[in-house]
Amino acid sequence: AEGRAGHRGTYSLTTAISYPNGAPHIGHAYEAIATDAIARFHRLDGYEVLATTGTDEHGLKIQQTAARDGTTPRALVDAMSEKFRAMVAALGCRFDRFIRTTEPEHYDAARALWRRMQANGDIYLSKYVGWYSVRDEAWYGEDETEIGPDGGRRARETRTPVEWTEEENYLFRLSAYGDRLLKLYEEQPDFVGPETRRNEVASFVRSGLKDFSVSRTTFDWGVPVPDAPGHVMYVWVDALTNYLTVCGFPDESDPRRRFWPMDLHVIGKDIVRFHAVYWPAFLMSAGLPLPKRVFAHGFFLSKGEKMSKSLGNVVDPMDLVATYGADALRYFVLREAPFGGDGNYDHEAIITRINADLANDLGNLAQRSLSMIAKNGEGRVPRPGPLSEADRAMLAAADALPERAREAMKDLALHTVLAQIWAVVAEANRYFAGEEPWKLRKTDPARMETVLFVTIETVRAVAILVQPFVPEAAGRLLDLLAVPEDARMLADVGEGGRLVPGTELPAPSPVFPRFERPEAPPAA
Ligand code: ME8
Repeated sequence: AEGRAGHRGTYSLTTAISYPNGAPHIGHAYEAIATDAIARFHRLDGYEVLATTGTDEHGLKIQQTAARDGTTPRALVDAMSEKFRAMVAALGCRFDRFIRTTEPEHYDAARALWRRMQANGDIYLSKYVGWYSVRDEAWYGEDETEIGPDGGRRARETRTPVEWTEEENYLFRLSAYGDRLLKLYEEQPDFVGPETRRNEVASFVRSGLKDFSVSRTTFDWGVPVPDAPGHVMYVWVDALTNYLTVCGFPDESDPRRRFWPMDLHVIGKDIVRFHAVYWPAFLMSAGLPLPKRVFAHGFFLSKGEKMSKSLGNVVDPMDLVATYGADALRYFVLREAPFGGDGNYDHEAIITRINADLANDLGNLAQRSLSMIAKNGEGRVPRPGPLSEADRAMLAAADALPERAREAMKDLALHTVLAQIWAVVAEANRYFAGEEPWKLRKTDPARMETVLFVTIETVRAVAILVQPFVPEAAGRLLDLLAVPEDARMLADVGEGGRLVPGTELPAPSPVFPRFERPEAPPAA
C-alpha cells in the first residue's frame, strides 16, 4: 500500500486571526469550522497538513477597550484569547498551532519582515497629514470623507469619525506594486476567490494605489519598529505576518519553513483588500514566495441581520455547541450556505437539518441496517453473494465519492461535497427500501446478506467522507462498523478497503439522535 499521512505532500492553511476585543461570535466559529473541514479533508487525502488560527492582539482598539474596562492591554488579550482558544476546541477543530501576535516569536518575524521591506527601499519616513479614523486605524483622503448627520466629519465607507491628524510615519511604497499585482491576478486566477472578490480587488488596484502609513506614534500597544523609538507597526503589518511566524520565519533552517508558501488563507469578505493587495505586496517587497490562494467566505447573519448587541441577535457559538453539539453546528453552517456566499443563522433551520439530514437520512440508514445485522446476522459483517445490477450501481455511487469530493474541493465547494455525500445517502435509502431486506429474511436469507452488506459498505464510504465535517459522529459510526483507525482515509473507500465478511461488529447505538426541543430555544 502507498504511504499514509503525508504521501501527497504538504498542505498549509490558515484562518484570519481574530481581534480579541470582544467575545467570539458565529462569524469566527464559521471561519474556524470551514478551515478545519478543509484541513481535515486534506489530512484524510494523505497530505501533511499545517492548519493555523489565532488572535490579533495589538492596535489601538485593544488599547482603548482595555482602558475602558479598567485593565491593561496585556491582561485583556490574555483573558480574551483564551475564549477564542476554548471556542475552537469546543467546535471540534484540530488546529496545529494557535498563534498570538504578542508572542516573542511573532515579534521576531514581524521585525524581520519589516527589515526586508525597508532594505528593499519600500519603507520610508514621511510626514503624514490627513483624516484619520481611530476606529478603522486608517487614513482617508478628503474625497473619502463626508460630513455626517451629527455635523462631524466621517469616513464615507465605514461611517466612523475622522480627525485631522499630523504624524511622522513610515510609509510603504504600495504605489510601486500595482502592475505586479494585476499581473498576479491575471496569471494566477485562483489567487483571490471567489471570482467576484477577484474582480473587486483588481478594479481597486487598477484605480491606482497610494503609499500608506505602516507605523503609529500615538500609542504604544504594538510591535516596536526596529531602530525607531516611539513607532509601533500598523496592526495589519504585524497581523499579516502571523502567517510567516507559524512557518518559522525568519529562520531558514526551521523545519516549518516547508509549509511556506501557504496553500490557502481563509478569510471573511471584509478583509480581502488586506490579504489580496497589501499582503502580496509586502511579500514581493521582502522577496518571499506568495501564498497560493486567498479565499473569502461570506458573512453569517442572524435572522437576516448583521449581529449586534443593540439588535439583541448575537448568537454565542458556545451556547450553540452546548445546545446542539459541535457536529450538528458544523454540519449546519457548512450545508446552509454555499462556501463564499452569505449564510443565515436560525434555530428552526438548524433543528430541521439535524432531524432531516443527520438523524433521518444518515442516522436511520445506519441504525436500521446495523440493527438488522445485530438481530439476524449474529452481529457480524454479512457475506455478500452474487451482485445484482442495483447492488453494483449502489457500490459504484459510494466508491465514486472521493474523486467527486476532490473535484469539488479544488473549488473549495464544501457545500457541494456535502450535497454529493447526501445524494448517496438518499440513494442508499431508496436502495434499502426497494430491496426490502426485512422480507428476505424468510424468503432468501442469502440475498438479505448481500443487501445488508451493500448497505453498510455504502455507510462505510459515507462515514469516511463525512469525517471532515462531523468528526465526532463519523468516528463513532466507523467504530460501529469495526473499521480500524488506520483504514479511515479517502484511499480506503472502494474495493481496497471493503468490509470483511464475518468481522464482529459492536452492538449498534444511534449516532445522530433527533433533536428534541427543549421548552424554549436558547436566547437568540
Ligand atoms: O478582521 N460572518 O479580525 P475579526 C462571517 N484581526 N465571518 C465573519 C463575520 C461574520 N458575521 N464577522 C467577522 C479581523 N468575520 C483581523 C484579521 S488577519 C491577518 C487579521 C470574519 O475578529 C472576518 O471576516 O474582526 C475575519 O476573517 C474573521 O472573522 C476575524 O474577524
